[in-house]
Amino acid sequence: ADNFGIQEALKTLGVDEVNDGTFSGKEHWASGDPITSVSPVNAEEIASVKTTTREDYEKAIGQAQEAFQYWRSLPAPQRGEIVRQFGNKLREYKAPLGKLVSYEMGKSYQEGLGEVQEMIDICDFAVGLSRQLYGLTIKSERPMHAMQEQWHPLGIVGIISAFNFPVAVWAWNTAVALVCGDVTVWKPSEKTPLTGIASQNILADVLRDNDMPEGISTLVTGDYTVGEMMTKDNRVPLVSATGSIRMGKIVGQTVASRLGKTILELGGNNAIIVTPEADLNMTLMGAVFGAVGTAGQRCTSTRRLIVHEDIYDKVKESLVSAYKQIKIGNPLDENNHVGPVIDKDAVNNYLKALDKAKEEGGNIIVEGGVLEGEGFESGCYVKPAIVEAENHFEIVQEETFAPILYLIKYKGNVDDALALQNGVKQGLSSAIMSNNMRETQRFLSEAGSDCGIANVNIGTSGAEIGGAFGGEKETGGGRESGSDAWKAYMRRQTNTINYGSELPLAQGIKFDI
Ligand code: UN1
Repeated sequence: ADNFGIQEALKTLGVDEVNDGTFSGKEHWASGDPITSVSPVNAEEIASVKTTTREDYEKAIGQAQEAFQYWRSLPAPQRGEIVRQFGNKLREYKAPLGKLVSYEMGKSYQEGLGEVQEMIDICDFAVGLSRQLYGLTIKSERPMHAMQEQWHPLGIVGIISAFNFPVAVWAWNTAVALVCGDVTVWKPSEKTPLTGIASQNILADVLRDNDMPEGISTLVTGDYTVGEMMTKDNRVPLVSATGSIRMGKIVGQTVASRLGKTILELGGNNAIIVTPEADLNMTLMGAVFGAVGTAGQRCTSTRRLIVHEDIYDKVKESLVSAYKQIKIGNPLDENNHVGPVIDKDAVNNYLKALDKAKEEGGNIIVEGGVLEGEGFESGCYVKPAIVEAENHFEIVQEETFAPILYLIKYKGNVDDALALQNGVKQGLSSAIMSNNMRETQRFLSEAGSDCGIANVNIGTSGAEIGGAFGGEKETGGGRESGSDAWKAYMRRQTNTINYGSELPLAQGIKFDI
């Protein structure tokens, strides 16, 4: 009856009551009409959260601007020390926060824990980074001159995150931005405000324990209109947004019109190429987890499986029998693989996509449908489906945030498969299953995958935080998380220093007075 300990988890995180928004702490600026968070697991109202008004927003930004004056001049390793403590606090709260992610968003508890683990990992990465914000020294063309490049903090980083990774994506941005000397203002998805509040509270506690000024990490809540306040605001030099291509185009254009910076992490249409030389067991594991994990609601979810004709029937058969083993149900119950999709709108989009696929000539080989009856009362549980389809179908060209896998046959060689894989507007994640080095290297070459992520003998989802995360084309082009993604959170400054007693001009220009 206690639903796998969720009540206790909510209490531990301080988000356990439906009310008028007493969660409006000082670093959560919100006095507007409350939104209620409803769990897709059982349609229960978990709690209400007040939203950010224009006035609240002004206060939040004012405080963030002030906090930035302090934070930017704190030595970077000291900022790293605070992020280290944040990572430790997340270790303490891993179980309840993972549970809340699962309950508010619907992914399996294991995946909820995995998401919190990503937060912990990025904190560790950022702590190291805090001593590695390296610039360059450059040889000058002039005698007695030195050149260098340094990286300075930008200011306020606006973060707009999606429901599907309600906390990890914020942490990728925040942990890195904080060690870079920026302050952050976060608008989580209005579908998952409680994970937002819980995460913000954990970080705010750490900042308070270290006697930091308020406003280093701020939460604002509400719908796109609150996001718009940030995208139109010159005081927010960088907006990092995750979500649909439709949303990303609006955010990108709005921020660009004021010549601000963006990091956009938008839709994917990720494919796995399965060549005749693939390990079929690995293929099966990678494809099934990629397609049904998080109920198909990852940006990196596997949408398309591009299989060579020689092994097509075999792959199809084993997929169909693997899908029979998938258990759908309460994601807090660790026996289940797949939980609900986020809401009824998502269910409708899933149903419409299946209809459209059929209309366009697709052949459904694993039937979809909405589950009913005991345990499925929320109406958000759908069956993972597989459709034999062609790459040019309109519906295959689109990203549907649901567990639908399109099975596509290719003839010829790996270049033929690549043409299909690259033949979509999105460019986030891609994979090849093959033990043939010529095929895999071709896939990784400049003539290969056009995506930001290209994997060999691994599925399309589940990227580690150490790499830069993001994609090309309509995926938006931004990079978050590891590698040198931190550079997007800083401004570059080139310095030329003359330590001689002459003033020679560059390019040998003569100018005598
Ligand atoms: C997303 O879906 O927005 O690679 C992020 C993955 C996760 C992150 C996905 N590490 O699937």
